[in-house]
Amino acid sequence: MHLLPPFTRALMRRPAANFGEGLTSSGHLGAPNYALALQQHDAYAQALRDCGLEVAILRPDERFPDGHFVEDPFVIFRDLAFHCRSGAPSREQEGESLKPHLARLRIVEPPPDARIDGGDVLFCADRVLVGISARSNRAGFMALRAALRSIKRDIRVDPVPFSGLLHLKSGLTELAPGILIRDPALQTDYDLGWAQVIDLPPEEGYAADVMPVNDTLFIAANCPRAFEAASQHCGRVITLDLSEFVKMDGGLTCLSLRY
Ligand code: CIR
Repeated sequence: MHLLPPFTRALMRRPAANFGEGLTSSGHLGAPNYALALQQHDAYAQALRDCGLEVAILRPDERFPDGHFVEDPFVIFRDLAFHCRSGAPSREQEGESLKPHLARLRIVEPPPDARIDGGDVLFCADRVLVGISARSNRAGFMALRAALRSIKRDIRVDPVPFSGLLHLKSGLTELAPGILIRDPALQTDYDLGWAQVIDLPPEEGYAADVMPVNDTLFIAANCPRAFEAASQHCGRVITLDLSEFVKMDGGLTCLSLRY
């Protein structure tokens, strides 16, 4: 059985018109196109609805140009919503704006020195991996582990120091129980010997951020090797083109909180 129960809801935020002012290390890809980003965001929301999820979409909030990357400010596990505090100062307050919309969950606040982005937290079938990165520190890892253990005492939560990419899930996710898919740009000494690892060719690295939604797997469009692997291991595969979010370092999982 998977650690995460089936999802019934998703929370998203529509990108603000100034979303091109968000943080990015991908300036070489050019400025994002707002109209196209909205179309891609709509298609993503619709695909989640097609999987039976109730999707709430919050209004754009120009105070936070990265605010539509709603995966980063919270980690949700069963009825618990762990409020992350990003290691990126411009994103620290995003969680406050989401809190009222997660009121049905039990919100847990981290200690002041804890820093974590939800993009660094990967729930696998039998364990949770927490990337230690420029955004997420050991205090954040320990606070999250304690919160998860308050719900499931024996849950396995491993720290994964890595480099090469923004978030752990930018380069490593679970395609199917025990099968990981990886961008070779991700470097880590963490022992992945417990899993089968599928390495993508560098030009498809972006597709390493796959998103399982119940019996469906969402993957990035135009990545044939990733599509082949997904089709081999998953019953239903949906591809999404997120070209405008790639320009802002956004992965596929980051545009929604699923719970
Ligand atoms: C940032 O640098 O924080 C945003 N521009 C991108 C965040 C993407 N988050 C994610 O993939 N989980």
